[in-house]
Amino acid sequence: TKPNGSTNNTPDKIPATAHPLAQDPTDIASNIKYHAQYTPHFSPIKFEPEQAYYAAAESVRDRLIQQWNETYLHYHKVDPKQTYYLSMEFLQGRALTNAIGNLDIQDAYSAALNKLGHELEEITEQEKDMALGNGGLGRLASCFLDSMATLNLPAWGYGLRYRYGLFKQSISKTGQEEMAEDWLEKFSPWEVVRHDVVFPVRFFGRVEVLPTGSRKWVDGEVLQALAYDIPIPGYKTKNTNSLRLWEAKASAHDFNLFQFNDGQYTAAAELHARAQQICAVLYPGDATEEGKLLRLKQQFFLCSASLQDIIARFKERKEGTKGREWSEFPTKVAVQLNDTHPTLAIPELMRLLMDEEGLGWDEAWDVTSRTIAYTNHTVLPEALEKWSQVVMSKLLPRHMEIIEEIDKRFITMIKSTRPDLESKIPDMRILDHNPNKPVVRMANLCVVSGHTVNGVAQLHSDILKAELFADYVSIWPNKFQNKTNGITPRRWLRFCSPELSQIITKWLKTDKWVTNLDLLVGLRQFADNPELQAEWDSAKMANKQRLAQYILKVTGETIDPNTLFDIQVKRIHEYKRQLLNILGAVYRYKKLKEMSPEERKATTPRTIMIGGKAFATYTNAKRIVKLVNDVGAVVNTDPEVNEYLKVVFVPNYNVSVAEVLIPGSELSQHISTAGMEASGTSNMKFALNGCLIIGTLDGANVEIREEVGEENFFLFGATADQVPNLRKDRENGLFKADPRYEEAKEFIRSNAFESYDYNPLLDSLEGNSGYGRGDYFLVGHDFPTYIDIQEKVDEAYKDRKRWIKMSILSTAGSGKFSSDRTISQYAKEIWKIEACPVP
Ligand code: B1H
Repeated sequence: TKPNGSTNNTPDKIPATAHPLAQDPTDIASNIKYHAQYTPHFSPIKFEPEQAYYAAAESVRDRLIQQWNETYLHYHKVDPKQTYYLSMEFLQGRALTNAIGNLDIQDAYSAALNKLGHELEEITEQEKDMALGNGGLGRLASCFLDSMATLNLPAWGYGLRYRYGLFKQSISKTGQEEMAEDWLEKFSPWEVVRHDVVFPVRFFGRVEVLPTGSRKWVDGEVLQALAYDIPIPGYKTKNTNSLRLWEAKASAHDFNLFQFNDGQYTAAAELHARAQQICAVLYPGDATEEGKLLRLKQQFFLCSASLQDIIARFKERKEGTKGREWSEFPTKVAVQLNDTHPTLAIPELMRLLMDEEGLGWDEAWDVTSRTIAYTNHTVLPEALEKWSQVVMSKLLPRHMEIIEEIDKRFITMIKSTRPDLESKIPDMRILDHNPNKPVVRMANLCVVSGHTVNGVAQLHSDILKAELFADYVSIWPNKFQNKTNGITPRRWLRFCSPELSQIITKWLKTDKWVTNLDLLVGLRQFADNPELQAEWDSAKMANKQRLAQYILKVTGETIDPNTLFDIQVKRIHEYKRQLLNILGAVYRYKKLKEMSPEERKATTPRTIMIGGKAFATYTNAKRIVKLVNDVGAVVNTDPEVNEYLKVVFVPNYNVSVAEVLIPGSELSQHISTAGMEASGTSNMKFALNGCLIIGTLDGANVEIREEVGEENFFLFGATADQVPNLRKDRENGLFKADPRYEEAKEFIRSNAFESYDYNPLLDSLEGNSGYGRGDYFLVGHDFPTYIDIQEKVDEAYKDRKRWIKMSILSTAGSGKFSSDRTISQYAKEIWKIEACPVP
């Protein structure tokens, strides 16, 4: 406590006064102090970093709310066509640095916090990541939101407010351990609960046929969806959009007071408990039937609440513009489905239009199909959603009827207009009547019902057209598009690497690249300039040092910033081939062991960092995590070798960890089996940060290589069109293993790293091909070219000038991968929406 009895140990000369729109540091400091004192969340004594974070965040929120309300009113008045991005995942990460940066008030906030005895950098570290997503698909949704706001587009996100987001990963002797990540442990200063925005969402029940012949879904159980809004500020613009997240609630009359007073506490609150389950976790394990049902409930909850809200807004804005017809709905509303997870938006919109609004089938179908578009993010068979017809009929009886009708009409259409496709109907139709397990094929439902289908990189979109959706292309040749993914240059360069950003701005003589990333090509002309090279080198070095400190803090491992920093961070999956990386590391280790001390000195020292989470029930992925850790434990403590090689597993990879790793990277690995990674987006973040890529011709790697130049990309491995034949060769016993590959595997099998039994993992690389065995992912085929190209990497790194030039050219060639470009294309070519800037 202060001697004068002040209730808050901030400097007394700063008054605690509300200044929601303060510009200068003194007023901002007053506003922060105001929040600490008058909207308190802690006891009135401490003002440590944690308290300072919450107070600072609330002061930033004040300012956001002002322009957020203005944006809402402006859209309401102008009534532009608006996009709604429906996604089961949003991987927002932290909000404070981003908000301050987008509002362009970093310096004032930094000074204000200094006045209060704090450092902005330390305060921002207090924030928990909002990790309501798994990986690339969720982070893409968040980058899109940033670009939508920055481009002044009327576009909102809709998602679920999971109580626990993606699990927290820790590493123990047995490998990965998962813990619930409590992002709402205290509270989130970024969400605003809208007590007036509540919609009923029904489950189960039955379909009643009314005397008029129309149908109505009745009975079952009804939960309430309550809206929580997160402000999405654009960069240096007033437009502030919303991310609306639904929470499931039961209402008071579902609480059985009689039972409760009778001591039956659990029974009394049964529906409340079921409501809580819906938003409890991001991805409930779906190994059990209960898990599957819960996931389906989540999906429907998102779709139903969002569409009711969208329809309510359409009607609200319609007031005054008398006579607007339902047929105008698609001229005011665009709905984008982020993969098939929100597919139920299709039958739900049909139901709401027909059963609630009284439209006929044809009219409802016309509105629905002109409103909805679908993005596909994967061709992996196990990720293509198929829901049991039995489960669906029970949980959503009316929707099942509607889906059956869509299916029936689709088949009739084929038979009458395209008799040549009749034999393809079993594959193309929505319902799969496999007698063992009849299912609904969600991707087919999206393709048949949506007006546009897009892939997320050129190669991926080509594969969709040539393979997965080939039969549909002949019916609707114009339905299929490509929208190559992108990333926001604000979070992924401007804010996470201020040093490099400053250099770029200095040499381009403008900071306009932050919203016009194509301007980065202007760096090409200076790529050989020794002055730029020196500055570039020192900025990268500063980022590497920051990364090394971080690694020391979280792993206890000391890494040397003078070694080549080689990083692979992404979800652990066999198709992403972390196993290829670690086999390469093992081979490198073995060769180093065989060398004389002089020979070792001539090598390029490397620090290999691998990070990522394995899905809790994915056994081989968890074995890979353990293997990386076990290899690191041996290599890093081997005094003969550890000057030249370290292998570090980076625990708990998430958005804010990425913000430290990516700026400090020099080489990053994007080495999936060709044809399997739809796009990848971290590859774009790394390239943008001047990091060179070692990779296969897969996903967006293809386009990155085109843009940065093939001499600045370390390419290896089979191409997508070779993969099927290579798998066949394998089956026919035609695969000849490279001796170096056998050597690396044998070394692991010989218990060189741990007595843990790695044979089951390594066995997946042996035998005949088949999914999950017989080296389906072609590690063996690609290993030799991988090792060869790694030698080229080592050579290139020895030539500092050449390396830095390549690094500059990598950044210079990354302009295409701004999510501003991606979103502009969606807006123009799919959504047909226009900017609606707030004056
Ligand atoms: C991507 C997913 C995904 N594709 C199922 N598919 C999920 C599938 O919870 N589930 O059941 C969750 C996510 N995620 C990724 O999308 C691709 O693998 C990346 O290549 C791509 O860059 C990213 C964004 O388009």
